[in-house]
Amino acid sequence: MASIWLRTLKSYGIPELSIANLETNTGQGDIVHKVIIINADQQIGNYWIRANMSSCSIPRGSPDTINYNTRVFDNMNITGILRYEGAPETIPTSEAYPADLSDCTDHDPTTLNPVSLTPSVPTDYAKRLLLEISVRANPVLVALINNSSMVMDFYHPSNEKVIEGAGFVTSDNAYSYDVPNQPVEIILNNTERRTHPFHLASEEGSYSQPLSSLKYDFNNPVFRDTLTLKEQSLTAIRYYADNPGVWLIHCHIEWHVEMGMVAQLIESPSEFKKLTIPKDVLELCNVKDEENS
Ligand SMILES: [Cu+2]
Repeated sequence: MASIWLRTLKSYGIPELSIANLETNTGQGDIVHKVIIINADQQIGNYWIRANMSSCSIPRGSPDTINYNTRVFDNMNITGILRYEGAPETIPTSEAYPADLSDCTDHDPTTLNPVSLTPSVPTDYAKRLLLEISVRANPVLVALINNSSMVMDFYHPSNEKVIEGAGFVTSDNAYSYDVPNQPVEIILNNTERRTHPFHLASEEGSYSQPLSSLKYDFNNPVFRDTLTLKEQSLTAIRYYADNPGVWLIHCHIEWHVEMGMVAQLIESPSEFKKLTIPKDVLELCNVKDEENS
């Protein structure tokens, strides 16, 4: 079994790791964009490269789901051949490295601690938001953040609302904070019995490990752009509000987005209001109006 080295993006300052398997959850670009180096130190020959999908995310036990009786489980062992130079063109016989694929999780986040962070981890916050994640089954299945399912308003985009000073409605799931360049903390309370890979657009977050009692790690916290929220757990995220605008925080499973598991963060609106909407963006609004007329 050749060892695999995971070299992370240098700007994150995370050292190389030696791994045998790499687990990624949906949308975890920070992992899949990393460079994987394979130490070709084995005998010249042919070796399987394997990719498996965890069965945890595919409910098929109920006729109510589109995956009912799916055959996808029958062929989840996706393979390629790593052929050393000089090896014969034969099918490999290498065995799979044991891997536990029973739960929806990702690579142990505690191994992704950066060596150093610039700026350093905020030890306090100027604004804290609490976001409680849940689902409601009746009358239809929807996902909720603080009891509200996000519904996108395509005809009055949030950027426009902020610049015009227009208000938001409950289903916008909009949370505003006006503390430019100061630290913000978000507590994600996943009340669900499922995991959700949560992503914060625009900001490079300093994520602590999910801890039931919210014990903070200020020395060297996990640094991710998409973090798996464990089932029924609390997770604290801290970052500096240095990017005025409207940004989404959401589950990275696309149909959970469709179910409404999204909030909008209105960052530093006092700064953002000073911006002018570019002409080509405004022209898109005219196209919309012509279509409606
Ligand atoms: Cu989700």
